[in-house]
Amino acid sequence: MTNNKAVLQWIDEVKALVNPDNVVWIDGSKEQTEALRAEACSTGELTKLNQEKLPNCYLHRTAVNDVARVENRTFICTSKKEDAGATNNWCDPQEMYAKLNALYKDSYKGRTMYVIPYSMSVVGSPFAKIGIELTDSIYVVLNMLIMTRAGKEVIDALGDSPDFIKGLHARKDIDEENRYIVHFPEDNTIMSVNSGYGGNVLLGKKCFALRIASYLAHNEGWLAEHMLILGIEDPQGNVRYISAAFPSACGKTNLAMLIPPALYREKGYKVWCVGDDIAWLRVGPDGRLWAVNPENGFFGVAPGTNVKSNPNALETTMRDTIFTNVVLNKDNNTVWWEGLDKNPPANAIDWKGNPWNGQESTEKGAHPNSRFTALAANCPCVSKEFNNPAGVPIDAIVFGGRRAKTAPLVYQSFDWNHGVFVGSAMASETTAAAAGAVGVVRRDPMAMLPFCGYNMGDYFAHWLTMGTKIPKAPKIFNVNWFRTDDEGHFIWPGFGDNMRVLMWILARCDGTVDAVETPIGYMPKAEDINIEGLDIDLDTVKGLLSVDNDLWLEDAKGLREFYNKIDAVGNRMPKELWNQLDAFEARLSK
Ligand code: OXD
Ligand code: MN
Repeated sequence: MTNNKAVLQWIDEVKALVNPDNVVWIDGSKEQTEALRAEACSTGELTKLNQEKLPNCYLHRTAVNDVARVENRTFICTSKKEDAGATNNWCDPQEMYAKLNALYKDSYKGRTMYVIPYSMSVVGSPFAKIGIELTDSIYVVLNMLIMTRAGKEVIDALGDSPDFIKGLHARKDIDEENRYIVHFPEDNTIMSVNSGYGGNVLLGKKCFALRIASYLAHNEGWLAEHMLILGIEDPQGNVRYISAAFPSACGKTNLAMLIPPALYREKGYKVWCVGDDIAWLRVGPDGRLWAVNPENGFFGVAPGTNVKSNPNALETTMRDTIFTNVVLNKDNNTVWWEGLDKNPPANAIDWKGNPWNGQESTEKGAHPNSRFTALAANCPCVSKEFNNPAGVPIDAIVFGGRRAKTAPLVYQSFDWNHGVFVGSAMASETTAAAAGAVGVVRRDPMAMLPFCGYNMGDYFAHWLTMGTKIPKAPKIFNVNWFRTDDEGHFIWPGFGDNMRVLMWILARCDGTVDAVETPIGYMPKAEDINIEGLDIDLDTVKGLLSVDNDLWLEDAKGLREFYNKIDAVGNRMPKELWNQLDAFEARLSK
């Protein structure tokens, strides 16, 4: 399919190592995709679902020991440890290559090597970057064909260039003791072995579009972030874009696809989804920050997705979707998961492949991290700009986490540098369901803790530098949908009603609403959050917006510890953030 010397030489080297029976190039054609689906069904790797109810949909089960990303087995191998930093696992590249090469040796014997040329972002976009993934798994091929733009047009676009990211995946024995997800940012290389779970093996996603891309973005002057992108269209047809970073399990996919509450819907407001997980951002010729979603699909968590929580996501999964580790309803050959509806199938197979009676069993039928891989093009609210090679201009950047008490519903940073501080201070709590209990805080700056491919101190410095390069920089905000009352119930209704907060954010960007200055940032006046049609009153909003200085001072202590931890490897914490932290504590102590 190509004469590209760099590509062919690399494939030859890998072939000599892994020893495949044969090599198949993925061209992206319908015929080849269909043939691969049929082959996977014949071996049991996939189950074809009810084609009337779920056209082109399939089910896959991973091994029971292989159901999630493995952060403790994920490595960033740079020549110097301090370039990977304190928050990444590190190993000397030569040592790691030696260990991995021993594991990969002959691992494709009796298997086929699939060569997947893929592009992150639209082929030909100034944002786009090309990768080639070698894999021995048809499941990986079929997922990559949904999650990325893959096939012949990509290898044609690469031409003779050696500028591509190498990805080598081998299922091997799915042995968790020898599972490795390894990044060599200095060599543009990713190696993944002994896993078949999406986040570890769809190498375009977390491995390339976040870990390797964040390293490249640092060197090249752009940003690769764990952010959704959504557009809000007003009744006049103007669309404004917001990107937002939240740790996993904080509702990114739901926010990206939200249905506006009636009060906005009736006036003609609409919300459009550009992306639900990753944003690549660059300064445009107009001095604004422009963003693309480099992916082509959604790898969403199934449990909890239903007609109320996210009807758009549910609709997206109704065709052309691969479900992983959900329940198979044997009566009608469809799928089910916890939280889909209150009617679990009685005659079913659970995620482990065992018979399961959902009416009687006390065990979960779907794995809590079971997934759907679905095409963005099938989403009812996909943005018209989804395939725009130039991306969309961002007005506001939003950070958020799950905080039972500390963070208010929303606040705005004083300026860009303070916004970087706010992002660096992001944290999310383990659930705080018990009365009065406050969860354990896990620091997760910019929601990038597991995904930053280099030293977190350098990453913060890069964010600060970017602020000097964006003449019309977005404003930076923080939100918290998860404040709880004394019984542990969420106070804010969340889901579509989060748009009420986004509307305040856009009004702040326009300068059409005032704010109150507090030690943590600019806060809304309670009456400026529109609660028309909601079951909560102004006092509740006041409560949601209250700031407890003592709680924040406590939080600042944790943040100082975290900064110290980052600084301990390479002394790379920027002075500016230490100053921000000092100033923050001083404001709180006044
Ligand atoms: C995640 C994901 O774990 O997007 O963040 O899968
Ligand atoms: Mn994610």
